[in-house]
Amino acid sequence: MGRRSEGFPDRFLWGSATASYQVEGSVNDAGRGPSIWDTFSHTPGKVANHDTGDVADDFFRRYRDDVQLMNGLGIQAFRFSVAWPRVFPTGGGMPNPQGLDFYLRLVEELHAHGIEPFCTLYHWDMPQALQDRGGWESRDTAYRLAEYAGYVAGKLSAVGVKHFFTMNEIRTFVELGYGNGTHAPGLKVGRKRLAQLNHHALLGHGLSVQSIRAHAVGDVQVGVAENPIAPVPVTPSGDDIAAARTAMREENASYLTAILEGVYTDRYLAGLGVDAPHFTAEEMRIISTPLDVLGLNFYTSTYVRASHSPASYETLALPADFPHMASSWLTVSPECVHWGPRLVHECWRPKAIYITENGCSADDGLNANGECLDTGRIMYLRNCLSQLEHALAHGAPVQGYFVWSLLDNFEWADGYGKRFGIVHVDFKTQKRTPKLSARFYQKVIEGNGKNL
Ligand code: PNW
Repeated sequence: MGRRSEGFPDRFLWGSATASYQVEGSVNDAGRGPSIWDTFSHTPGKVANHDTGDVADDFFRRYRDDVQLMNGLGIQAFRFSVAWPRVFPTGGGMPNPQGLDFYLRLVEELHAHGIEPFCTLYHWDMPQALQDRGGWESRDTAYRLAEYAGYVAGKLSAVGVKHFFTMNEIRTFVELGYGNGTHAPGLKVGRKRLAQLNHHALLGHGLSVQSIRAHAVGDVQVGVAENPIAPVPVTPSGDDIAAARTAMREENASYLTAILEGVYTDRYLAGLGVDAPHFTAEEMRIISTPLDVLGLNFYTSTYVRASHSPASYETLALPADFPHMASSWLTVSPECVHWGPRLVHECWRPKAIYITENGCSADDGLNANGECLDTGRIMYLRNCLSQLEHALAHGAPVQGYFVWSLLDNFEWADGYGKRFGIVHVDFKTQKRTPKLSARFYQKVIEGNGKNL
């Protein structure tokens, strides 16, 4: 008997996600301090078209309308991030009450519409003052993050926020921020320093989990939102599936594997040799503090097969004509949402998983009737959600899904040139126009995914 999908569980949560610097704007308002993304985006040549997050979606001022928009689409949960430099303008010291107040008002508005808030503490907008002291290259930054995370979680849990993610995509800010320099702070530090600052970031995560629990009021669920490489077994043979499982651990060795197992794999350490990070057993214990939930962001897959090499798996190069969406890195490989959560479940048995991001860029414009008919995105989302059903059928405890993103927004180094929203934003007028994919998502939510 083949396994048959039971579809989405009754209490499955359907959400949308954003991040502070990508949507808020108002970068000089209410006492906010500068972040590394203000510095980076104002440095000529770093971001496409000289775009900055100075205004973005003006969400800081328009959040009420946007919550109403979500409500109209039937969206049940909203993942947002807190801008660290709004709450601690220089990274530490005295909190800025006006900064926190914005998030208190946002949460109140979400609750008034029955939308469940999911809070990410660090989605890359580090206070510039901390970067000036070394950023993640300084071990002290891990402790500053934990203080900030504990403070915010204490305040937001007191008004009913129950889900907290310490960080978003450690892999991305480490590898793009300090490895190839395409994201803030725009450094290329070399592999020894990279491995060490990666370790500091993990430590910041672990310390923050503990600090959030220590300060939270009532029961809260704490986790991390990470983007593991999702290795798809290129054929469904037992050997290729076993290879994909090995690849899941090894390809994510300094991120999810370290967090969920409390070790760096032998292969990771051997590969770095003398460049391996300095770490202690106590630090690994902190890094692997047990989590209540795991957030997983998936956009793409890799394809692997078993091999007789010592690695035991081989990652296949993609042919030049492999299809992709508007961002060249965003290959159309919806299997990531099947094999990603499934292999994570098989490797580490997390208690609960949320897909904290999934979505795609598309060249979205408005037609003569003022509509955005983004059939490419609908194709992408429908296929991903169908693949997610397979993960559920194989027992992965996925409790919710957040589409990236609610709104077109500041897409980091691509500026406003790449649109990921299910709602179109005219950046000149700030006019919001739900795309056809928003209508698609609304209907999927109404049918709890049984109508895909
Ligand atoms: C994620 N890459 O970032 C982030 O969590 C979001 O803030 C972002 O808007 C979204 O995915 C879409 O890009 C990534 O180049 C940015 O491989 C770039 C890459 C991966 C993830």
